[in-house]
Amino acid sequence: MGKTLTYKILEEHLVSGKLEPGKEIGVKIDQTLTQDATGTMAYLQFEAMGIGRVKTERSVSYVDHNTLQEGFENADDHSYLQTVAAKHGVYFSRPGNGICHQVHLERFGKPGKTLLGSDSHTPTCGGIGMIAIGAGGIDVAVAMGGGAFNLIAPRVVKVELTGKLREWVTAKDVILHVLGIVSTKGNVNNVLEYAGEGVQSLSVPQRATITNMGAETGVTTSVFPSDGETKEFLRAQGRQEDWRELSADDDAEYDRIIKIDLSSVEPMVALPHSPGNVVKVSEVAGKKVDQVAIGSCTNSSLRDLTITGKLLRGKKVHPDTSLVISPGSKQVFSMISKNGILSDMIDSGARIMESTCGFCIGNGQAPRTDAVSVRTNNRNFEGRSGTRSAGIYLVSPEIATLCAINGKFVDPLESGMEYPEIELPDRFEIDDSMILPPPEDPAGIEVSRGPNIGAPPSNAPLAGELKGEAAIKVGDKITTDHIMPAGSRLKYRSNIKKYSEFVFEGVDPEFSSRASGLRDAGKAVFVIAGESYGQGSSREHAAMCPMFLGVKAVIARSFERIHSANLVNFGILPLVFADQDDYDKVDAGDGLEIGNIISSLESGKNITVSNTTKGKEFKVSYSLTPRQIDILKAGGLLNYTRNI
Ligand code: MIC
Ligand code: SF4
Repeated sequence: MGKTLTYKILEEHLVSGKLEPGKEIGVKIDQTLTQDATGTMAYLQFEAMGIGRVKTERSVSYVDHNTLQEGFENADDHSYLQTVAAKHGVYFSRPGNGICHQVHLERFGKPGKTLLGSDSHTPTCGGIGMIAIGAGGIDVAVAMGGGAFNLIAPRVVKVELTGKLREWVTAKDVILHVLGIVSTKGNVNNVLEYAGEGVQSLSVPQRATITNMGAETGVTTSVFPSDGETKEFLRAQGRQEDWRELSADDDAEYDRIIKIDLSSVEPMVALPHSPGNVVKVSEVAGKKVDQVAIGSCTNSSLRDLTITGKLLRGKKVHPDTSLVISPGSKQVFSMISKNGILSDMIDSGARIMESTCGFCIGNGQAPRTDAVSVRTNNRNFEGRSGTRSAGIYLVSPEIATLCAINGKFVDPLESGMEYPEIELPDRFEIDDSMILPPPEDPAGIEVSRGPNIGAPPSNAPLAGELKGEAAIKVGDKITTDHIMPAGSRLKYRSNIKKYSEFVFEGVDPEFSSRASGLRDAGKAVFVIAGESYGQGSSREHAAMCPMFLGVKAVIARSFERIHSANLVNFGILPLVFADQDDYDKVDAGDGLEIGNIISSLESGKNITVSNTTKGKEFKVSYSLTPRQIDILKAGGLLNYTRNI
């Protein structure tokens, strides 16, 4: 039987386990990436492991999430990241050089290699034929030290593309269309593998938009073959030698096949507050728009911004609408500044931002109360923009630009505007001066640690019994933005004690003080949750800060992959209601007790939880590998790594 592309690459990197869907495997990681918001903790944990120099082929530390430098905290982080990178053999991409995924695709990604990144949109490099996976910072730290990355061997879903996209229909619409089919839940441990004759009509940046936002479906990753287009892209980036042809075998067998005729895809929009909430743009035509934001790791390539600039040429932004544009990388920014596109944008009244995540993570550009904000990024969770009452609508750069010009949604096919012709250059402008390679000899490098850099919190080994309280009960689809807000709180990412004050801030502002009160009284803190708990970001702070507050177990109807792995990495039990109806029988404030935890985990049996307030018992199950059980027993991955 032929092989899928996913399994071909995994097989080349397999270091442990059996490559069969559902089985735990360990794979060698060739490249890693971190960004500033998750990076400080990743490198602090790397340092705590005492490894020395990184053992990967290439590790890169990016600064792109928080560059506003309001106060010293941010600058402390940057300076720690720069010096720790130099000390340990990591390349450092300076603030202003661009968003990690865009820059990695341009300058470092290599077909057939594995990439592990402490950011959930790491699969962007799947657009160039890599197996690129998002994980918690500590998993990336282990990989930098040469350790394998452990994952569940995925089921592979083929997305078979035929035909060609019509004018005004883009890669963003393809991934929104896919989200409309597979939704944002139920896809854990799947990979979306793109194939079919339609693939060749998509350029690498378009493919990267699709693999990037595949993260919103909850899959392990998404991947495209590496073909002539990939070769062309790498050649234009001056990296032709990095190319290698890769595709699935013709007779490869898949677990599921989704067929998409590109010529039938329509311009789409994801309505508030979930990326899976997709409808056709024509259904919202006429809706007034207050703000438009173009950029982010999903849609800020040279192709995307060239289209944007061409559409804006000679036009003005509507007086009731604000337009901000953030180029994805210095390469893109510099090129549009030289080919006139930037002037088109400025002349139209657009506000130009740095090449960073910015608005996407709610770091500035919070819209007005009740706003309709149209954005080209990948997440529209409630409150993520910084304005709780605002609704975020996710679209392509084309649709976003039409909204900015018209002050409302317009069906592009009815807009009367001509679709611009664009031609991408044969060669991108290559200037890696903002990427600092590590010195050969790191002797003499002092790692800079300002007062914002705190040690990672420690945890005790798992206790045999837990007695405590359900400190909070939340519903379905709780995202990591609900658990651990970013935006204006980002500057505390390196200061766990302070950041922990904001756990569940927008859901229940009293949670942090209640939980720490229980912790200080020697009680275990439990979180009760619905389906798909922990959607979204890879931020391990959504596990690390709850751990700091004394959370010992989350009992949910189901979990998302990266978050449940992060819980284990920080010694928190991810438990699932064996009978889903039992969710309704626990209330916040109920006393909960679990006995014989370790022996239950070791025997693989369901665990019994006693609700002492209601005088009832219920069962919980778990999906943990033997290695994860050992990590939990040790009190987390840091303790576990130190013990072995
Ligand atoms: C995001 O898009 O939510 C982030 C911010 O990039 C996160 C990482 C983080 O929280 O630092 C992600 O996607 O993993
Ligand atoms: Fe940055 Fe937004 Fe991309 Fe996350 S999704 S990496 S915040 S641009």
